[in-house]
Order: sequence, then structure tokens, then C-alpha cells
Amino acid sequence: MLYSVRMRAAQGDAHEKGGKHISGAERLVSQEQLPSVATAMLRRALFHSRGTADFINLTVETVLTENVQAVPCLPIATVAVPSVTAGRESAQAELIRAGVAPAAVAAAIEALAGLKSSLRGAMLVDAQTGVRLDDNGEKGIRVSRMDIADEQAYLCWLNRQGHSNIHIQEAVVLASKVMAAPGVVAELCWSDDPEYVTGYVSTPMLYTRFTKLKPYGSPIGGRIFFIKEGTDLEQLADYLQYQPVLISVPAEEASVDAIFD
Ligand code: PML
Repeated sequence: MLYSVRMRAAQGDAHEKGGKHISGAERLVSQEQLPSVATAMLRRALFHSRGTADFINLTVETVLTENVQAVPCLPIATVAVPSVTAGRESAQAELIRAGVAPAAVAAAIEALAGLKSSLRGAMLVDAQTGVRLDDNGEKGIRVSRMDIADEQAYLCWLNRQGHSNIHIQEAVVLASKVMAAPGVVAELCWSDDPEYVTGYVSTPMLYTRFTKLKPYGSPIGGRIFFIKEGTDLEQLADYLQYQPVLISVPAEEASVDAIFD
């Protein structure tokens, strides 16, 4: 048995009553890990760079181990760019290489850049036309019920590549789950953390980070999932929100850690 632990925090009021989104987090953990993971989430909601939350929703639900799907972790690449403009141009090129139509890429970047407030979940966008497919407004579709299968092996794997921050730790897990969904061509994301300007494009083959995708100080971020024509949207939304998934790093990486730890 595992536990899905989900936190969303807002300021002013609950999200659904117009409160400002402060923080969100997702884990899938054992009973032993549950108290410390729940406490860490509460701390994160209370001491966040976006402000202090006065509404915190913490949900804990059991998940049967036999219902958990195993998904491989995406490899990571980083592209250093000198400016937000250069970052967005490179991200655009990567999305087009992945099969997203140039017009859809342009529409998506404009939609993300034009948001008045952060998206809590993701927008689903047609990869050919750029038309938004979900009707969830600012809520979007929140990807839920995922975690890393072996946290130690994952952290070592990231560390060896020079990555140690919580943003990348969580984003790679989320992107790996999303890219395992049938019909998802690519994802574009940048953070709502005003101090964090690195964003990424993920494809079923690769998670590519661009060191500047939004201006420093901007508290507005979000995600767009580009969807292939003919994809069953109900099934996709169901997978993204409800299918429990554990992500694993490549076997030799995990075993190398086991030998040297
Ligand atoms: C977020 O934390 O809200 C999104 C993360 C974006 C990029 C993470 C990275 O690869 O550094």
C-alpha cells in the first residue's frame, strides 16, 4: 500500500474562491515516509518565495501497489541561453523538432507569456492547430499521483549531472509521467517561482532545460501539453490526474549508486 499526498496552498482564500496560488506538491510514498513528507509540504506552503499561504489543502489517499504503473525517467539535457528571447527561440525549435506545428508553438508561447495569473495545472493544446482542448480555465489539468521509485538513486543520478534543486527534481518526475501518456507530443513549462527562470521542453525522448525562459521576478508560470489529433481526451485527463505512476532511473545508474553508496 502507498499513499498519495497532495498539497495545494493559496493566499487570500481557497483557489476556487479566487485566492492567489502559492504552492503545490505531489508525492506517492510509503506509510513510513508519510509524516515527514506531509510536514515538509506544510512547511513549503508556509515559507514560500511567492508568499505565505493562509489556505492549505493537504490530501492523503491510499493507493494499491498493484495499480501503480512503472515509467522510465526521461534523460536530461541543458541548453544555456543568454536571454529569455534566445531561450524561447530555442524552446520553439525543440517543440517543432518534436512534431508540434510552428503556429501551435507560437500560439502556446503567447498563451503562457500572456497569462494574468499562474496556471495550477496544465493547458492541453492541439499540437497542429494550437487550439486549447481542455475547458478548465486557470485551473488546467493537474498531473497527480506520481513519484520517484527510488529517491536515493534518483537524487544521486541528478547530482552526478549537477542538478540538486527541488524544481528539477519534481519537474522531471512530472514530465516523465506526462510523456508516457499516449497522444502527448511535447510539453512546455516555466516556473511560477519569481526567482526561478529556467524552463523546459520535454518530448517522449528527452527533457531539455533552457536556462532562461521567463524574466527574473515574474511570479507567473504554467505548463502546456501538446496533444496529437484524435487523442481520447477523457482517457488522457484520467491518466494524468488519477493513474498512480512511479518513475525509475536507468537500471545501471541505480546499480552504480547501490555499489558506491
Ligand atoms: C516549476 O518548478 O514550477 C517548474 C520547473 C521548471 C524547470 C525545472 C528545471 O529543469 O530546472
